[in-house]
Amino acid sequence: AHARLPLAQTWPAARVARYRAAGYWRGETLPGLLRARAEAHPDDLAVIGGEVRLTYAQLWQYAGRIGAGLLARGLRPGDRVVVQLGNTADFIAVVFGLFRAGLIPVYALPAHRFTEVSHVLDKAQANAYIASAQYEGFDYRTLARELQAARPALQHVLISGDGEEFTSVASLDGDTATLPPDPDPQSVAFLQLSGGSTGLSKLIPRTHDDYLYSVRASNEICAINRSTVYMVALPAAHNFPMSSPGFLGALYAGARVVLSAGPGPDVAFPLIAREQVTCVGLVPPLALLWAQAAPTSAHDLSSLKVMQVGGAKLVPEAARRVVDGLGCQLQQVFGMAEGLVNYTRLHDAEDIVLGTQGRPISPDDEVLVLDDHGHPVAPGEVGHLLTRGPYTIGAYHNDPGANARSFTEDGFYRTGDRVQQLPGGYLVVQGRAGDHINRAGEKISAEEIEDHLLAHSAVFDAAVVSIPDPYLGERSCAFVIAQGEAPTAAQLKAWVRGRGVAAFKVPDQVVFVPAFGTTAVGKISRRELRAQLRDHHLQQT
Ligand code: J2J
Repeated sequence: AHARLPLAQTWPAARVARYRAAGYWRGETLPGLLRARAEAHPDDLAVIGGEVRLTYAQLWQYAGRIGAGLLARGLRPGDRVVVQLGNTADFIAVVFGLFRAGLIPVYALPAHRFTEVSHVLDKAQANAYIASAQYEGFDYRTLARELQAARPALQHVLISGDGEEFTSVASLDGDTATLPPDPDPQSVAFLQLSGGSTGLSKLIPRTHDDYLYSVRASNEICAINRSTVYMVALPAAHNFPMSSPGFLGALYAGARVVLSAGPGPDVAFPLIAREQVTCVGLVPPLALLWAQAAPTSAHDLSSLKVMQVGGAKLVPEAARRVVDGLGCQLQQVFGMAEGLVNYTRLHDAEDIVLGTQGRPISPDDEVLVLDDHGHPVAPGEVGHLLTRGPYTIGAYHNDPGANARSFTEDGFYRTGDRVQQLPGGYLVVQGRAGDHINRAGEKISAEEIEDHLLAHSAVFDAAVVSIPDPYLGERSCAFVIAQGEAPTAAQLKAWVRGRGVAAFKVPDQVVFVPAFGTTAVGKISRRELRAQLRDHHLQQT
């Protein structure tokens, strides 16, 4: 077996010392936080998912059984485990089981398929995979079989639900005395996935200390307390519903987490009424859908106090419709799995809440807004956002190429976002410099999809761009130069889907062109080419 790359926190020693001295990093750990809540309020409800209701004591015990059961099956602390679970109570029990056993979750989205999951398994050097039996009409046991056949390093597969030939999560058991002591608070707790503008997802190593600082500070900003009922409506593996303030914020506060099996009003509204949900985070298209459905809904939504909206830009007119339709407090959230999270504050003036994406969590979040040459822009001008701080990583795991592109020498993360900074530090997102499509909060790398298209023998060249979309915010459009017998748009979409990628990555639109414009291709960058194609297309339509 080849040596596994160590997981390391990515802050230089001087900043580590500073963040500890400032009280941001307090030596808390994820297993430690759940233990403390289970001891303080054992009988309070912690998690509600479908028909499953777990108190803090029950969640703690179930997580212990899962963790000890995994160790009994031969996993070792430090092993990395790809987790692909739907929004069920098992999601939370499994990740805390992993934390208790010193195992490292690597979060895949339910939408991911063979291509993405196998990439993540390889990059993380994972030896285990835990998935739902079925979720949203897809059978992950089939995927598990394909992964096992293709990846000998994948030694352990566990299934939440009916495992068929695989071990089920519910059947795991072991002696909790075999669980290791709590981890070093500055060690890496899990690997989160990046949105990724070039190629496949990068792995983001987050530590107990840094992540829990962002969660604790988010709780304060979002007024999360023991009487909060937080709904996870987006996929639980997304950084937003996990930590901003997310289910971890709710558990940190000793509050209640309600997992919704789907993000639409049909599934979420009855749950809000039944469980008296007070807070939820959504992407803009869903927030608009909820705002449209709420006034005529038969369900009582009056318990809902705060709706967070983030993941993609909420334009002011849409923000106004959300406020009018739902009649609750709107909070804009502009965050990223790499770290930096901005919030509008609950008592901000209306023009700030409707017109900005908030300001950073921490006084020690350093924000730079730079022009194309790396010089600070004049105050209020649009520029590239770079950031570093007490919960923003300084490097991806196992990816020197991406690190050279994405981080400056002094440790600033190049977010790829173009922003304007207003007085008070409020940021207005003005688009992206990078080549990804933000499709309703799901990030799609243009390059990744171009590679799949180019693998088709009838595709001579392809360029994938984002097109403004009234509902999704952005949709993907593939410009294709065909060769030989021209395929149809439907055939190319089916081809991309057949490559084993998440459905949201299949181009929404395919436009066949004889050539890529008049500028000599090869002399301009792919980025300029994509921009030209997009602009030309938008002028014509
Ligand atoms: C415009 N663009 C936004 C916003 C994210 C909280 C909230 C969201 C995420 C997230 C997150 C945006 N307006 N309000 O991790 O903790 C775009 C930016 C950003 C990228 C990050 C969280 N909120 N974005 O969306 O890692 O382009 O995190 O750089 O998935 O989403 O994507 P992701």
